[in-house]
Amino acid sequence: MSVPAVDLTVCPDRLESDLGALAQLVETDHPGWTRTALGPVDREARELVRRWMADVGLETSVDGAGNLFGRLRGTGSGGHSLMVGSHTDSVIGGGRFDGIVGVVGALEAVRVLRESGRQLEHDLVVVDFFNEEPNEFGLSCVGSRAMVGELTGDHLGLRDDQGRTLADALEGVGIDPAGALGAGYDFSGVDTFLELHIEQGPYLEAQGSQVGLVESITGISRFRALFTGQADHAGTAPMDRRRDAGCAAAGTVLAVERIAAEGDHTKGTSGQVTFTPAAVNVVTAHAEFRGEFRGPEGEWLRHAQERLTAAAGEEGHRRGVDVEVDWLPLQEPAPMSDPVLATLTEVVDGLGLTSSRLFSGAEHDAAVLARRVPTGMLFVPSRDGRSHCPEEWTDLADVTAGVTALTQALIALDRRGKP
Ligand code: HGY
Ligand code: MN
Ligand code: MN
Repeated sequence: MSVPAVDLTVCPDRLESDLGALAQLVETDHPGWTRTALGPVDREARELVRRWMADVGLETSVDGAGNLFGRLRGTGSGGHSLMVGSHTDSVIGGGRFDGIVGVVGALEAVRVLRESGRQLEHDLVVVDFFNEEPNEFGLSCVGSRAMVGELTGDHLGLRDDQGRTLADALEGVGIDPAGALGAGYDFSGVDTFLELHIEQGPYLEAQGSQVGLVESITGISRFRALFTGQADHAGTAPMDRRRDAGCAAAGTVLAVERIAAEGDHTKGTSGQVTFTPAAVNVVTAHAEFRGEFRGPEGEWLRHAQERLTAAAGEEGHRRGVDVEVDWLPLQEPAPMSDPVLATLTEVVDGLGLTSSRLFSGAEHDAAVLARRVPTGMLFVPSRDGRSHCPEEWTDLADVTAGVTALTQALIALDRRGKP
């Protein structure tokens, strides 16, 4: 069954202008488009978004965790709302669309609703979540975790490679750590959360689909691995008497790849590798790196943790290197709401858009919100499936189709109430 589209028109030029304006606010010491949440430019970009929210008639507010909200009052008196949004921070060397499309798209949906004279019964709450991308402390979705009450003191005590804590870093960008811990959102009146996002993979393009209907979002298990060996002279220390922390780390990086390659729809990635001392003629005394596994099954992720921890221990044992693997709490896979997915499907069909259902290998704030609210996600295609790199691109026509679907979905969900 399809939902007849309400006559309203999304404006591609406004979308292009907003995407372009945010693309200007980047850290210039990296390739691509970098706007890290704890970096120097994120606050300026979010202040611009707050001004845009006010310009389209939203009541703006910022919670204790840095999440930015814009509320459009509905006609209903029941205190019910629809929440819609995404994030505007990026990875280092990232692109111009990841997260940003969902925030800019939500703002355009508000403009179009107001221009059409339509008033929703629900309040409409637009959110620009703080710090969605994994930060230098290894933690992602900081703002949305705080909203659902899952940001903890342990999280705030996480340290970066220089030993600074996340609490210190939050204070550095004007966020009081205690306020962040207390930034739980009252979801009792929130009937649905919707997020529009780029796919960041090759599936929609391969299918020739304009829109993706997300069925579930990947689980993630992240860790930090520390290796302690012994510095020695590269030219005189016999190969069979070294305690080379770098080789133990390198063997463990390959174990991440090997374990992930054996699963179905599973991924494994390592990064942020540090060898100390940074000297080619010294046997590495200390090494560390961060890694993660992803997959659709929580059980596989737990088993991958056990296997990787054992593999790291083995790589250390045979070299006389001490090993510590610190795991962040596992992020379970997040199924999307079936009733919301059904509504999204009917809306997309009513618009005559081609669509495919798919699993999201990328994580999103929607995975966190889904633990509290019936949640749905719409994707738009990524050219060549690329993302988290300067080549990240989505055609304006696809962004426009996605925002049109988002807007029509909000109207349909408003009519339907709590799924
Ligand atoms: O890592 C991710 O999948 C997301 O872009 N934070
Ligand atoms: Mn991302
Ligand atoms: Mn994202």
